[in-house]
Amino acid sequence: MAIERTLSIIKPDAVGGNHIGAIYSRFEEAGLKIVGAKMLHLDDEKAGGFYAEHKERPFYNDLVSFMTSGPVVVSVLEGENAIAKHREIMGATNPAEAAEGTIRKDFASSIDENAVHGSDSAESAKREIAYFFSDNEVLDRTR
Ligand code: RTP
Ligand code: MG
Repeated sequence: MAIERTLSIIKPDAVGGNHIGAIYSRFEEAGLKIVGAKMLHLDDEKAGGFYAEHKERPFYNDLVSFMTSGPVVVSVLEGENAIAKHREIMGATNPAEAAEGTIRKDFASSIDENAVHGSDSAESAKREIAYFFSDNEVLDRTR
């Protein structure tokens, strides 16, 4: 299995609920290493650009206003099969449909305020990591 990197965002609802450490623990317990991390308060341009693929969707404006409503924690996670593993521990987009023991089941309140983001493919991961991190902000933790 290949070592992959993926982008995680702990969204404003989960940061506001003081769940950063609990969510980081889920990543580490799943064998994912945090190799880049920063806390940011996104503006409309940065959040809107990140979710540009959803620009024509009815929920886009609400999504951007939620993502700019408070600080987020943006991280790069590394590990075997990291992209799919991260999506699995996050759970379904709608927390009402998320499996027991997933991050969204335990920390999200609705489909609009659903605690975390994770890249959905290798292409998305590459683009999303570069959207928030320069090369020297993603660190080598292999030693
Ligand atoms: P994310 O991108 O945030 O990791 O979530 P996802 O892949 O599970 O879901 P995606 O389809 O990419 O949608 C991005 C975010 O938009 C909000 N959403 N609302 N009201 C709705 O029908 C609806 N659908 C999506 C969610 O907050 C979702 O995380
Ligand atoms: Mg998505």
